[in-house]
Amino acid sequence: MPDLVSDEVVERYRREGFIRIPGVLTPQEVESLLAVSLLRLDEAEKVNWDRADGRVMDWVPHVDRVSEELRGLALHPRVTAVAERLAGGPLRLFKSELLRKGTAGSALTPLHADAPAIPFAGRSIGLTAWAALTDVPVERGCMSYIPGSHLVPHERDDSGDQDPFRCPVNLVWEPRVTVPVRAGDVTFHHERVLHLAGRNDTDEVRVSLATVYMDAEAVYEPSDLVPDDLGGLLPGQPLDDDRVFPLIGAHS
Ligand code: AKG
Repeated sequence: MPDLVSDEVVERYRREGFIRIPGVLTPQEVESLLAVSLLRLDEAEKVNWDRADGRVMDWVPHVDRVSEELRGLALHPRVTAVAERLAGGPLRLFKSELLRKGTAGSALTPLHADAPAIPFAGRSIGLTAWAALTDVPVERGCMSYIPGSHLVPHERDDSGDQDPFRCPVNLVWEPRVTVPVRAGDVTFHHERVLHLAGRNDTDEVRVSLATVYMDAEAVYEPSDLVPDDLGGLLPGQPLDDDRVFPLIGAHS
């Protein structure tokens, strides 16, 4: 397998908290995974994320548990090898979601970091692989990131406002980097990096698979921001059931 990640890429990821790796999936892989995904998105039960200005996205939760093909993408050797190299330590699959941002009229994905909404605690090396199954130019709602925001505190003002989608006051004026992607590219972002995505203003849906990998030693830590759909785990319980949270990459 060709090495998709040089030392320089790893260093950039660690400094900025995100990276785009072009052409991780072949055109044939993209074609068949997109066909499977569109069928799933039509047929499966989905979660809708609606805000005042429209629908941000809908998605099939835990799609790796119901689709062999998409589990194959979540555990794809090229994707997991990159994830583990960027993280710098052993990882497990935490969850994989099949995302769709609808056509014109969708809302933007508000700025946030993932860590407060993912119910695990461990070394802060968790990351998301966001595999584009359609081209995502700026006008189809690609992601933007605040480089380096994973390395600094996220300061709240003292108004008591706990809105997780409000930009931390110390980062409001930091530059944001917008990253359009081609189908088959995969972006990786650190669990603490702040990111958002634009609206889809085109007449084609945006389809992607977002897979979260966690420190292999992570333990369950409930989050106030998301309902518990893991089924009765106790706080502090290791997430080490290999059938549900398999080790990935070199450690699988
Ligand atoms: C994530 O994967 O962490 C996201 O926030 C995805 C946002 C999007 O796909 O618009």
